[in-house]
Amino acid sequence: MKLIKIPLNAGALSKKKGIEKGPDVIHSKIENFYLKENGVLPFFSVDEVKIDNLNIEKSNLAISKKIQELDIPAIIIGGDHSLTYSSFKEFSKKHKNPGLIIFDAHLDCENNFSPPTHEDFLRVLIEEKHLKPENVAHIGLRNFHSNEIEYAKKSKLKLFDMREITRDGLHDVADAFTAVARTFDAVYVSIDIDVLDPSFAPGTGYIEPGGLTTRQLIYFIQRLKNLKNIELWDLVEVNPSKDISELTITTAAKLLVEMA
Ligand SMILES: [Mn+2]
Repeated sequence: MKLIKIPLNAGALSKKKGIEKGPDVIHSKIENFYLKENGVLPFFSVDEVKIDNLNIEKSNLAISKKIQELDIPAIIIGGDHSLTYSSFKEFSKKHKNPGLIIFDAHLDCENNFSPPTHEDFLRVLIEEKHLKPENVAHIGLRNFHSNEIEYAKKSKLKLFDMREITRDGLHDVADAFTAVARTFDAVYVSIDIDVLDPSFAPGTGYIEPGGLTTRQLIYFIQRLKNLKNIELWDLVEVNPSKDISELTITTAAKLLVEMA
C-alpha cells in the first residue's frame, strides 16, 4: 500500500500546533505491528507531499498534483482535516460516481469559506459540486452546531451518529454504511482521529467525550476492507504534541496497518 505523508497544519492555529509532525511520528510506530490481524504482512511504500505551511494555496496545489498522479490505492497520513478538500476534489475528477465515507466527531459543515478549513471542508466539497450530498456516509457524530445539522439534514447526508451506533449496534451500522459504499464506483474513506473517544486518542485538537473505542473503529475498518472499490484513505488530526504516552500515535499506526 502506498503511504502518502501530508504534514499540513493549515495556518498553525494554536490548537493545531505540532500537527505537522503527525505523519513522521505515526510512520515510525508502524513497525510495532508485525502482521495485520488477518495474518497478512502489511507492506508500505512511502511518499510525501512537500507542504509550505505558510502558504495554504500552494500546499493545496501540491496535494492536488500528488492525487492527480496517483494510479494505485493509497493511504494519506495528515495533517489537518482540510487536506481532504484538495485530495477528494482531485479524486472526484477521476471517477464517475465517487463516494466519501467519513469517520469524525464533527460534521465539518460550518461555513462555505474558500479555501475551506477543517471545520468547513465537507460543505465546500458539496457546494462546489465535487461531491453529491447523497454520496456521503458520516459515522461517529456527537458534537455539532445547529446550522451544521440543519445543513446535513437538508442535504440528506447519511448520518450514523454515536447514539445510533450505540442503539443499533456495530454490525447493523456497518451493514448499512458498507451497503451505501457498494453503490459508488470509487470510495474515499476519511478518518478524523477524534472519532475515537479521547480516552483512546487524546492527542488531537478537540476533545470530544463519548466516542468510538479503538476496537470498534478497527471493526469498521475491517468491514470496509471487504469492499473492492476503496481507492483512497486518509487519517487526519493526530497531534503528537498533545499526546499522552504515545497512545494516539501508536493507535494511529495500528489503524494504518489495518487499512493496508
Ligand atoms: Mn473532527
